[in-house]
Amino acid sequence: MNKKIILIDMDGVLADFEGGFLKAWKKKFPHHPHVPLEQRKTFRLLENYPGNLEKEIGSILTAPGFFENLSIIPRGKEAIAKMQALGHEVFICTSPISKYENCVLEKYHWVSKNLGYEWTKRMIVTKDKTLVIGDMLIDDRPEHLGLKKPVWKYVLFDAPFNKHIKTNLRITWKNWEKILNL
Ligand code: BVP
Ligand code: MG
Repeated sequence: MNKKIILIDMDGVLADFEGGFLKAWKKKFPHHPHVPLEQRKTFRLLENYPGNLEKEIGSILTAPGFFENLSIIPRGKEAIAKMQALGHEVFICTSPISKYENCVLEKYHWVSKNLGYEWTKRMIVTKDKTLVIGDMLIDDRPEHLGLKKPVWKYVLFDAPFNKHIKTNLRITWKNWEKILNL
């Protein structure tokens, strides 16, 4: 078989970043407007919320425990285990927020708790995924800008805010096996 290096995004693909944000937002700022996930038009929260709420958004993302306590996206763990079992090399490729203090350590804790400690050895933490070598990147971000032209094939993980992207490589954890044919 053709052994592939498969890069898997974390937020929005394995960890429910958007759901976690919305839950924390509604709890902390019940009097501010919120945008249900189905109505999200773009990837960046700031573009979906009124501009004057930047500080409030930041306060949710930097709060201790936010990244560590995100729920796991159903079937993701099983999917990456299956890819490994098929003989592929799977890595978790994730971008931290710039205020890294809680985020980076908590991402490792999240992976250890939700996927198992061994997966922490397969984490690639970078702001620029175009610098990472792999056969494919599975990610929910509509586009990836970075220093290089990516060497990986881009597999879009379906999300409300990336519906406008035209691709025949759009997956969920329900249909990935049929579409990727690994
Ligand atoms: O650390 C996460 C959340 C953060 O960007 C990273 C996305 O990582 P990948 O899934 O692409 O690896 N993030 C931050 C903001 C900032 C708001 Br202020 C946002 O709107 N969306 C978002 O995902
Ligand atoms: Mg993501």
